[in-house]
Amino acid sequence: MPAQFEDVRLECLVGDIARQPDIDAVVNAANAALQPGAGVAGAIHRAAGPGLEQECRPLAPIRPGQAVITGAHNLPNRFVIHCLGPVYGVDRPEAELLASCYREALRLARRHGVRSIAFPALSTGVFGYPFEAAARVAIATVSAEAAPPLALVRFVLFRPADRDVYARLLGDLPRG
Ligand code: AR6
Repeated sequence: MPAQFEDVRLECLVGDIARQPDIDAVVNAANAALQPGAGVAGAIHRAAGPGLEQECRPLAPIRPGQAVITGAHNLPNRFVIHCLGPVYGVDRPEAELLASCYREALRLARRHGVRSIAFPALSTGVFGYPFEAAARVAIATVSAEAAPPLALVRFVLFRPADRDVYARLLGDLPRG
């Protein structure tokens, strides 16, 4: 379900964030230490190989709401943008910190001339953020901030039910 907003296409699909070969930059749902973990971080580090962990080491630790950019190593992309989402109920205010992740990721993307970026649903796994509330923050922030030369924002969701939430919310956006 694509939505066109200010010349940037927003789309959502079911998939693995580590298998998006047509995308310039993939976003990692990182931990503060920028080390391999479970979920998205595990998939990205496994696919990227140990060079990613090495490149990450001097950039850590990062704060909730912060993003940093690295190369993609063995991933089929140009960059990985690592975001530390808020732990729900712990890092407050959650919505502002989550919005900051998306905003900071897009800022780094713009600075590096990225034309396409793929986001997982930051904070909605191990970090416990209720899915639809997190999706609303993600879509509102990306709709407000994404601008050319970025041409495509892809939300990569793990389960069909999660994709359906995004599809419904993207369908409600005003068309640009
Ligand atoms: N591709 C796309 N989405 C995925 C994938 C994948 N390969 N794997 C899981 N998801 P999480 P967080 C979905 O836990 O909540 C890690 O251990 C998943 O269903 O990866 O920000 C880190 O090291 C969920 O909807 O990220 C951190 O310590 C969403 O991606 C911590 O977990 C995010 O799940 C980060 O927690």
